[in-house]
Parts: sequence; structure tokens; C-alpha cells
Amino acid sequence: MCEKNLHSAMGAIMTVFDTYAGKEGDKTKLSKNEMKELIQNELGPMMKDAKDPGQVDELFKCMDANGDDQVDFTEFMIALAVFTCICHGKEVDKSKVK
Ligand SMILES: [Ca+2]
Repeated sequence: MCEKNLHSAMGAIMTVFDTYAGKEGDKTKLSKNEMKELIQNELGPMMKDAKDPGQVDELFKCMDANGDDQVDFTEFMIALAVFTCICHGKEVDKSKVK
């Protein structure tokens, strides 16, 4: 089994979401501030545009599928799946360049 197994990755995702969602307001959902903090602290290197408020707003709107101004765990997971696919695609492209 891989040392970094999928089970521990799932645990990390849940812990990160709960930690940031629990900072203010509804503790089961991310507010825009919480989402911004999560992205900057946890996804910093891959989210260069996270410091631009316009980009953060745009990203938050994309993630908030039901438009309730909060990102719940399902909305977060869908966005994370999209980011992961994009990153995975980039890695594949890099290997093709070699
Ligand atoms: Ca929402």
C-alpha cells in the first residue's frame, strides 16, 4: 500500500474543511473569508490568484452552487475534484514535454 494512502488523504480533506468552516458563523459551511483563508494557507502554491479579491469572489461564486453565500462540504468536494483534475492534467502534460 502507498505510504500516502487515499484514506489518510480523505481524512486530511475532512480535517481541513472542518477546521476552516468552524472559525466563524455556521460551523458546517465555509464563509467567503474562511474559504479565502483555506485557499491561501492550504493551496497557496497552486492558487497564485488567491490574493486578488476579484479572483477570490469569482472562485467563491463558482464553488457556491446553490447561491446561499456559503460553501458546504459537498460544494467544496466538487470544487476540489475539479482542481485535482486540473492539477493532474498539468502533471501529465509536463511528463509529455520530457
Ligand atoms: Ca452554498
